[in-house]
Amino acid sequence: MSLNKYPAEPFRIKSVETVKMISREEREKVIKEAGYNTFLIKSDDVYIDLLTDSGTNAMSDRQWAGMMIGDESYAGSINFRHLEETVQDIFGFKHIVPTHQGRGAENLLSQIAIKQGQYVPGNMYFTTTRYHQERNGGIFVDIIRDEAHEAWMNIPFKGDIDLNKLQKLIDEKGAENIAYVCLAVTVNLAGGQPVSMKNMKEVRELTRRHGIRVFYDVTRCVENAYFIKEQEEGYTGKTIREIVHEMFSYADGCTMSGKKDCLVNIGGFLCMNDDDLFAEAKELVVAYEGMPSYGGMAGRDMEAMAIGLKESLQFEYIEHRVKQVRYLGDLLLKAGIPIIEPTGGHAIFLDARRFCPHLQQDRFPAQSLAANLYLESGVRSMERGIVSAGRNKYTGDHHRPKLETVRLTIPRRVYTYRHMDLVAEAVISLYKRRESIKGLRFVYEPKQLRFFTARFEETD
Ligand code: PLI
Repeated sequence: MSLNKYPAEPFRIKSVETVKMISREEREKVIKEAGYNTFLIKSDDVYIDLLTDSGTNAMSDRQWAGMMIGDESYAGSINFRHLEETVQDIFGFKHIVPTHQGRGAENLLSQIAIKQGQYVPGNMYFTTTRYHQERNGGIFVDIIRDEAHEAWMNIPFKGDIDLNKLQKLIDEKGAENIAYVCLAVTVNLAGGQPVSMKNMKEVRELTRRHGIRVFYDVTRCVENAYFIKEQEEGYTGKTIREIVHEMFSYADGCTMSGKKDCLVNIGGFLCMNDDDLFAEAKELVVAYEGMPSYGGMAGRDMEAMAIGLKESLQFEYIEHRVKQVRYLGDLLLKAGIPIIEPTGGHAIFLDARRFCPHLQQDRFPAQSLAANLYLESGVRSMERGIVSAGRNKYTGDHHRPKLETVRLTIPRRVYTYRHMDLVAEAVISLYKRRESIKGLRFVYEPKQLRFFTARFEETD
């Protein structure tokens, strides 16, 4: 085994938070009361919390120090200027509009860049992203390569856009009917799969020929850059910073949820090069978020974000991050557990179709698997399948994604390898009694983004 197959934590721990495990009887009560929805469990009833990597990051001592120099002026905060310079320098975009989190940026972009009835092609959907696109009259079209929908297929850069699908859409609908291409790096719901630099370049060339804009969802861009450095020819010798900078040179702008790769607990932003679009975004941000110099964040949050973004580019940090996730994936694969392969940047995705082959998708196998994992071990995970996908806005039927998964999402700088061992043991033990996992049915189904607050009961 090479020395850095699973590198040790590149930090030492200065402040700790106690976790505790409640009894199985208590967990049984908790999951029933939560309507079999892990989003509705109280955090102090959770032992290891792998619900999400969003806003769950541990900040560094330097970020906490930065919080103390928060400038909470209503306008013109010094911390915004620090954040703005940092983002301009690293990402290379001309303008930045701060927002309270990623979906705030998605809301603004969708309002200013989509006209009623226009298509928004993207490399697989994300829940809030598609919600805002559709809410503003857009029609989402999935143009990710086919392989991304196959959990078992272990090939690099499964997040790539299929250029033939994009070309076909342009030919059929006309370039003027495409609002922009939305390219996510990495692709969350495909398993945290990266996009290659080659693909980004090709998407740029194709869209330039047709005068179509490209906006990236850069929520996990540093993780994407690590995969490029590790696996794409010609990038081994480049720094993560250089790779990120090159990635964004092929885009017109981006949305960012700072709660992931900016290593903070709250915040986001929207970037663009176009001056007119920036003027529109600035007019809207005051209505939805706040002044263009804070956009829903406190000064201290912006300072922590500027520092966090720089820290995330350090090779030791991102190498450990990606490899800790891979460690958990390797443990599960060794035990024969079906997961999305290859392991992505932020999470392990259990393949509920192969884990619970006795359950039809309409019985919400991944939702039930997540509930049962909590019951088994106190480990909280999240459904990423038919429940998350919601219903077709026009037909009212369920979207039925091929990937029916449970996401074990690893917060950044929070858990150790030993925690990963415990999670693997819990999943393996549940796998042994997998036939006992029952299906579910809705007892409450919200109209929008239903997975957050839906309630279920078990079926026979
Ligand atoms: O949670 P927000 O509003 O800061 O960001 C929305 C968002 C946008 N794009 C992508 C790829 C995301 O993963 C994302 C949020 N993700 C969450 C909350 C998650 O648990 O994955």
